[in-house]
Formats: sequence, C-alpha cells, structure tokens
Amino acid sequence: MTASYEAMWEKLGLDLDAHASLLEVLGKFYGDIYMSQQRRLRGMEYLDFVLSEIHGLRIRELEEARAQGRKVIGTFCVFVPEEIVWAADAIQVGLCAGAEAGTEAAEKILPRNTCALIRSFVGFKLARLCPFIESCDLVVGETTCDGKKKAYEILSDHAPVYVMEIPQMKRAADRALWKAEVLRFKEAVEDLSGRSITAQRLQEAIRLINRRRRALQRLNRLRAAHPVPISGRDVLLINQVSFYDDPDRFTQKIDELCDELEEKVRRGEGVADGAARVLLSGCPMAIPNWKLPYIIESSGAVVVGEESCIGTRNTRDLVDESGTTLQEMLDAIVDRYMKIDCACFTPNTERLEHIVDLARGLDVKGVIHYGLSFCQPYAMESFKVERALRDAGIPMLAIETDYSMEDVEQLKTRVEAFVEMIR
Ligand code: BJ8
Repeated sequence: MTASYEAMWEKLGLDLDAHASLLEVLGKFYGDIYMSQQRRLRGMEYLDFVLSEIHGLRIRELEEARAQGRKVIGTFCVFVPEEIVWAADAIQVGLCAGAEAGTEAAEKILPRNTCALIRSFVGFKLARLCPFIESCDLVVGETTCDGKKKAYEILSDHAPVYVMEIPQMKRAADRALWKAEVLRFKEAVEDLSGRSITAQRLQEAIRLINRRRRALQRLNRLRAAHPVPISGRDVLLINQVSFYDDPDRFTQKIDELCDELEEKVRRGEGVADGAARVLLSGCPMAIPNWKLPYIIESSGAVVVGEESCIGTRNTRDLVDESGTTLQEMLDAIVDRYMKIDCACFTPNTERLEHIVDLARGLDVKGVIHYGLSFCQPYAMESFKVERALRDAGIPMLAIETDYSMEDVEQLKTRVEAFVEMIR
C-alpha cells in the first residue's frame, strides 16, 4: 500500500518514517492475531482488506470527498450523534485511539497517569501518525470523563476542536441540557458544511445509521449460537471498522457476512470447540487494541459479547424512525443517545442490568471486566458490576491494563486461571 499513498500522507503532514514503522508493527500484529485463526468466514476477507488499507483507501476516499466540498468530522465517543453529521452530507469517522505509538509525545504535555486511550489520541496527533485526524475539518470532543474533557483543551491547540457537553445524570433537566447540546451541534455542523439539515435529510441519515446498527445486532444474535460460529476477535474488528468505513458499504458487507454466518450456524459449525463462553465488559477497545481478546481466546475461552462502546452499547438502541417533522426526529435522536449507559453517569444502574441480562442471554460462564489503567469511572463501577454478577451467580474477573505488551504473560496467567475456574 505504502508507495501509492506516500504523496497523500506527506500532503496531510504525517511523519512518514514514524508512520511507516507504525504500519509495519500493525501489519505484524494483525498477522499474528487475525490471520493465524482457523475456520474464519469468507466474509472476513473484506475486513482483512480494509485493515490492509487502513491508512490508504479510506483516507483517499475522504480526501476525494473533501475535494468535492464535503466535510469530515472526527469523534472519540459514541455520544456524538452521527445522524446529524450525515444529514449535513458530512462524513463522520471514529478516530484511532487504541495504540501506544505516540505516547512519548503525549506524555510531554499530559500526566503519565492518564488512561491509554487519551494518551493515544493526543499522541497520534502530536507525533503526526494518524491520517484520519489530519483529514478532519472538525474534531468533536465531549465532557464525559475528566481526563477527556481536559485533553480536548490541549488538543484544541493542535486541531479544530468542538466540545459537546454531556449530562452526567438522567433527570428531565439533564435531557433538556442534552437536547440543547444536540441543537447547538446541529447548528455547528450546518455552519461547517454549509448545508441545512432538513427533515428529509435527517430521516435518510437516521435510516442509514439504523441499518448499520441492525446489521450489527443481527451479527450479535448469530454469534450467540452454540457452538460459537465466529471469534470474538473478528466481531471486535467488525465493530472497530464500523466507526470509519462508509456506512452503506459496511452494512452491505456485514449483511453478506451474516448470511454466511447463518449458514454456518445451521450446519452447527463452531470456531472454538470446548472453549468457555465469556462476555467482555467495560472500557472501549479502540482499533488496534486487540490485546486482551487475543489473550482470552488463546486461553481456552471465546468472547461471545462485548458490553462496551465498541460493542453493544453502540448498537443496542435504534433511533425511533416514526417521526415525520424535524422536531420529532431530533427528539428521537435525543432520547436514543440518552440511553447510553456510560460509566460517566451517576447513578448508572441500567448498565448493571444490561450486563446481567447480556451475560444470561449469551449463556456465558463468566464475565471479564476490562478497565484501562487510570480510568476511574469504569474502575469504580467494576465493584458494582461484580456484585450484580455475583448476585446473579456469574463469576467475574476484573482486569486493568493499558496498551503496552509488558504485562501479557501476567494477564495470560490470570485469564487462564479464571477460565480454568469457570469451566
Ligand atoms: S460513552 S465509554 S466512548 S466516554 S477509558 S477516556 S472513560 S478514562 S472512553 Fe467512552 Fe464515550 Fe463513555 Fe463510551 Fe475516560 Fe475511561 Fe479513558 Fe474512556
């Protein structure tokens, strides 16, 4: 891929040598974790292709769209209402925040005890490693956890940043605040794109994003089969790619993959004979953060669900499509996003209920709670999650880690012991 895209990367201002090293490491990592799997679906070839072109083809598409006057908006959180962006004929992309590269640069302006996800996105920008952020006309931050909201202040010295205020509770006053924020965001996107959002455009955007969510819901239903027909790693990758691929094309490809998966389920074929079914829950795993799922699936278990923003938290709820006026559609968007059960909310009892329901519905033997080191919201909430699961008779293992490979052996020992116990 490198040769044909170098001029584009240079124009975007990337550090070409550092970027080449990043792609090399990523390619090797992907080969070890993904290409080594047996009995994969043919449909995963599309995902392999997307990954092999991770900073190539999609970036070229974005640049071509920008040349035609469309705007690109980057995000780090599932709270940013995509429907608004697409309705203004802009393009939304989830930005990379799942690798260690760039951390050294980030630590020059961030405390070391900052979660890896924040260090990653700041580092990617400072070290000029990510063509996605360089392609963005606007980066949208949000006031979720304290680390993120302060990091956006720092990021705004280096990129055009817009911050959405996210409520921390779910009372009527909080909904009113969120609605005001959605309307303010709509105006900002209209200003940036030069397009006004009409009821018809918003309806099309709502349907577009709902279709993608439905395809991922179908995938999640199919993977719940006995035996498990697709690895957790592959489903995580699909979820990760959903954040930056073209939504129409992605939905079509995932629907095709699901057709194949349906056949596999009908034939009773699995990918992990005798493996213990587990649910992963907690912090999001941004691309290319595959460390823990790989460890789990190399330790006699298989991941059958992700209770996270790169998982069911992002796909569980659809926007109600019955509205006909712009106001009704905006209200439907406000309501759908208020259902997100991020640990930044207090209280957040619905998350506990969702985890227990999911664990039961997926018939798992145990839950592995994943927290990024220094992430207080999820670390604090993990105690409540453990208690709720204990009451339901489901064992849980709490893991805290970052993106480095230093603790792999130690994590493996803990995960193996847990899997042995739940079997
Ligand atoms: S809606 S989970 S995507 S905020 S891991 S940066 S919380 S210290 S990512 Fe998230 Fe939106 Fe919530 Fe989802 Fe802070 Fe924790 Fe780091 Fe985190």
